[in-house]
Amino acid sequence: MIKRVAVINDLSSLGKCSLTAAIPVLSVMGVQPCPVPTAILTNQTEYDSYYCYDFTNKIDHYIEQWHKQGITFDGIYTGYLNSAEQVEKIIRFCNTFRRGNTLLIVDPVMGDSGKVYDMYTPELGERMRELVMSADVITPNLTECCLLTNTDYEELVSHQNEPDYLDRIEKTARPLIESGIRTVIVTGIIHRPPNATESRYYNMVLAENSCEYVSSSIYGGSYSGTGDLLASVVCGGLVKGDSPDVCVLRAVRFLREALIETVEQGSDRNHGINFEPYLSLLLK
Ligand code: PXL
Repeated sequence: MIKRVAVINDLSSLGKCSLTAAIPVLSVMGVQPCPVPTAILTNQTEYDSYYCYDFTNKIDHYIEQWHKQGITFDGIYTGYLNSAEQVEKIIRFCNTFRRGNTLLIVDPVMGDSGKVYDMYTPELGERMRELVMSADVITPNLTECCLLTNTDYEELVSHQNEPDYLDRIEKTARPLIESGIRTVIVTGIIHRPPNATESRYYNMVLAENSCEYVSSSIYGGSYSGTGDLLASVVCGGLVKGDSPDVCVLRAVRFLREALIETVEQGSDRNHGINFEPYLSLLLK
């Protein structure tokens, strides 16, 4: 049977993030994405302007219709949630559809590079923490990891090039594991290892008895949708039974190829990554 995932994320027409990243990635990986739009936007919110139509009051229809029809999911994968009230509805969605074998993957989208996104409020942060605590796997970037653990981001990154930086991040993220999340994948860590001349990106894959890293060169800095593509590749692999470290390695290899071309073309980072020609790398 084909694996089926409820993908709870926004539909931004420009920016190649959220659903426009998740749907093609899951499809090419042989997994059926069932989108639950959290908002419909002309473009993602990092552009100078955008129009956003909130979908909070439509979520109950998805719960009711799908529940009535007995629909089940192998995975529930959440991303950009537009308000504290909406996070509560998504928690209800999860409570309705989660069975023993349903994997809950939460990408706690709240900010990047030490800044929160426009939709962020402390109330949304509180509700997001509640959702995160019930997840099997979460994929925060370093900014979101700090928000989830009440850590001072600026203070943490002031140690960026010290030899124990990755250990500091592990100590920051470990309480999330201790509170019951099986795997925490912290993305977008920038660190220059001892004796190296250049900084690299690190993704930390943390579990109860392990802490592994998948690192890559930095190609052109941060592009819209990078975290969404990574989380989507991880989601596709996990529901098919791959281990988290294998999933992250696959995602990093895919992003590497796509980023090299994107940087060469010099396109605006708000437009996202030219990943489409590289989707074949994710075929079984
Ligand atoms: O990629 C994260 C993301 C998702 N959805 C929307 C966004 C962003 C980041 O800016 O604006 C609407």
